[in-house]
Amino acid sequence: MAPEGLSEYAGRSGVLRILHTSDWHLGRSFHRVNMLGAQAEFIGHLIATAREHEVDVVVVSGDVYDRAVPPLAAVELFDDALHRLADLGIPTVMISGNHDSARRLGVGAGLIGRAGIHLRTAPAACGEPVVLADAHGDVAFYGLPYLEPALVKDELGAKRAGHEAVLGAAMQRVRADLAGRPTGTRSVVLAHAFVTGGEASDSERDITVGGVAAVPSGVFDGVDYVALGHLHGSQAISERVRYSGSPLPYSFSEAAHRKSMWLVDLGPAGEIAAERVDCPVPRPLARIRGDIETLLDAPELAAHEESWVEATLTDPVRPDDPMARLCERFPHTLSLVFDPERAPEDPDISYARRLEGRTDQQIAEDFVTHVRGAGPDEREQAVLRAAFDTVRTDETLREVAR
Ligand SMILES: [Mn+2]
Repeated sequence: MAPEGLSEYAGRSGVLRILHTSDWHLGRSFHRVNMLGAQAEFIGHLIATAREHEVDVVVVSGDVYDRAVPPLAAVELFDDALHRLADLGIPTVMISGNHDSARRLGVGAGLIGRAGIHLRTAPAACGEPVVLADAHGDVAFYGLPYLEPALVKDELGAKRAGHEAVLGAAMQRVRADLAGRPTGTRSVVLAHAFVTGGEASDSERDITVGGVAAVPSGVFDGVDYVALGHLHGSQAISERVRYSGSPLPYSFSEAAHRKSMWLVDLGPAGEIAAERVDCPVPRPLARIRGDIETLLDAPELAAHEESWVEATLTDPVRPDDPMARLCERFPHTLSLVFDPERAPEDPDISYARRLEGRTDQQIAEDFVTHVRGAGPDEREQAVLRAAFDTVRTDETLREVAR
C-alpha cells in the first residue's frame, strides 16, 4: 500500500504527533446513569484536542462499542465521530476490541478508509499496515484487532491457542512486513490485550482462556510505539508500551483513575515523548463506607454530596430504606453495598459477596470443594477450564456466525 500523505503541517516540529485513546464503550451505562451524553462530550473533547494540539494521527485501540450489537444511539454517536474525524482531515486508525463484533464494526471499512479512517478488524490482515509519511519518512501503523485465541489460532498459524501464542504469531507478521520496508521506517502497533504488569479494574470483561490472559510486553519488541487498549486505567507498561485507559469510568473500582489520552510525539529516529491529556469528568466518583448515621452526618463527606456515590453500609442490621435516606444527602448514590461488621465466618454473608471478584473457574473449583470436601486436582481443573473455554468460544462463534 502506498504511503498516504498527512496534512501539510505533519511532522512540522520534527515529530509525528499521535493521539492515543481506547475503550470508549459507546452505549455502556454506569449503574443507572445513561453515559451517552458524557460519551458525546468526550468525542467533542477528542476532536478539540486533535485540533488544538495539531495531532497528525488518531489511534483508537479497541472497544469502540460496549456490545456486539450496540444500541442505535451509540451507532449514531460513532457515525458522528467518524464524520468529525474525517472532516478534520486527520488520519485515524482503529481496531476492534473484545467487546466489539469485529465483523459488524468492519462493515464499510473499505469505504470509510477512503475518508482516511482505517478500521482494522480482520486478524489475517494484521501484517498489512496503514502507511503514513511525514518529512522524515514512512510510519507503518499495524492494527491488531482483539485476537480470541481459539478462533484465530489456525488462521495465524499459532502453535497453541493462548493469548501469548496468537499475539506472538501476529507480531511475527508485523516484523516480517517491517523487514521488507525501507530502512528507517518507524512503526506503531495497536493491540487490545492484557499485558503483564498492567493493573486491571472491575469493568474489563475477563478474557482468560487456557488459564492465562496476560501477555509479556516483550512480545511487542522492535516496535517504536505500542498503543494498547483493554485495561481501563491509563498506564505505561514501559516508555513505548502504554494503555490510554477508557475516557470514562465504568465501575466504582475506577474511582481513583485520572481519565486521559496519550499525546505521543514520535521523533525521526523513533524517539518517544508522551504527555497525558485529561478527559472531561462528568461527575467525580466516591466510595464511602460506614454505618448509615455516620454517612448521613460526617462533615468530611460533604465533598462527595454531588459525586456519583457507592456507599458501603457497615450496620450490623440492615437499616430501613437506606437508599432513600442516603439520596437525601447524596442524590447521586448509584450503588449500595452491605458489609455488616460481624465475624468473618458468618454464614449470613451474602452469596453475591462471596462470589465478588472471583473468576468462573475459581467459583467452579470452590463448588467442587464445597460438595466433595476436597478441591479439584490438576486434571479436574483442566477439565473445568476446557469447559469454560468451550462455552466462551461457542458464544463468540455464535456471534460471528450471525
Ligand atoms: Mn474495554
